[in-house]
Amino acid sequence: MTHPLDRYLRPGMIPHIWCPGCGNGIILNAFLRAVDELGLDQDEIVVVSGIGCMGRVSGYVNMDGFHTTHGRAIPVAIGIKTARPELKVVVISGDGDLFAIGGNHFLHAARRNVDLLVICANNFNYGMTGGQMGPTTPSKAYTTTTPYGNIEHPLNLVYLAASLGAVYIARWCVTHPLQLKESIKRGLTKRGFSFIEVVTPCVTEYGRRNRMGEPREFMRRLREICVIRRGVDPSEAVIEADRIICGEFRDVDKPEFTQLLWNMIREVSEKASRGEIEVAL
Ligand SMILES: Cc1ncc(C[n+]2csc(CCOP(=O)(O)OP(=O)(O)O)c2C)c(N)n1
Ligand code: SF4
Ligand SMILES: [Mg+2]
Repeated sequence: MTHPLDRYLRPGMIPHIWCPGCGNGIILNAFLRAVDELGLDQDEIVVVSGIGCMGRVSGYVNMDGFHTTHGRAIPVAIGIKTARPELKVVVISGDGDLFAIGGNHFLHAARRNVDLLVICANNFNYGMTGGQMGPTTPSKAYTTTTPYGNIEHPLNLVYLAASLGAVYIARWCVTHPLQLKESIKRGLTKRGFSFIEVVTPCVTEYGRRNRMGEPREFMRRLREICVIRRGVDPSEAVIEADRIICGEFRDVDKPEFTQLLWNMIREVSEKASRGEIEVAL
């Protein structure tokens, strides 16, 4: 028996490593359905990820991909997009990978408006390495490295992406699979730096330490606190223990980095071939 999405997965890599009740599979499912419904050629998509539970995704999808070192998914994705601007380059990775060790890359890719879709699985901790605190861990939350409660203030990824100028910004929870799929479709068709944050349960590490209950209970809690709102300014897209505002926060257009770069390269080489300028080699 085959599943309609089987052709998008590498059979040799399944079964996956994700714990029962983990939300990562819902994110992968939404991504594959989005690709399928748009009728995109899977040979024209590159999936890049860093290290972490969510980072395993680049090995699971039957598309070209890079499983980069921890935190370096975005620079590798920028390299691919710059060399082959016709490809759709999608970064799918964890909150720690993208915003702790890799935070600086996110900042400059968004600022430059590189045509990438970045999907961040935000499970509020480093799942793969045993549940350490990271930059999205809520204040007071318990992790292996905050056994008395987190004393830091977490990043608001939506507000951050907005301040950096991302052209498309959304936040969903895995309890919104249809909205997530539609949003990924939008991100895949946008030209520019698109960012989708997905709140997802890490049942084994974060959930256990913060008494979120068994997976179904954790999911029920998320469904209660993750509310969809329209027309909310990114500065008001709060992400708090008892309320997480989800929805689309920005959808605008502006000149894209690789297009500007290639236009400049063409212009300069034409001028150089006419002898109008000298190009230093
Ligand atoms: C340079 C480097 N530092 C640290 C690690 C250890 N490490 C592996 S995954 C990870 C964090 C993963 O957290 P996240 O990106 O949130 O992904 P999740 O597992 O939660 O999906 C860390 C610190 C590493 N592999 N390489
Ligand atoms: S450790 Fe957490 S994030 Fe990793 S697979 Fe298990 S539930 Fe998912
Ligand atoms: Mg994580």
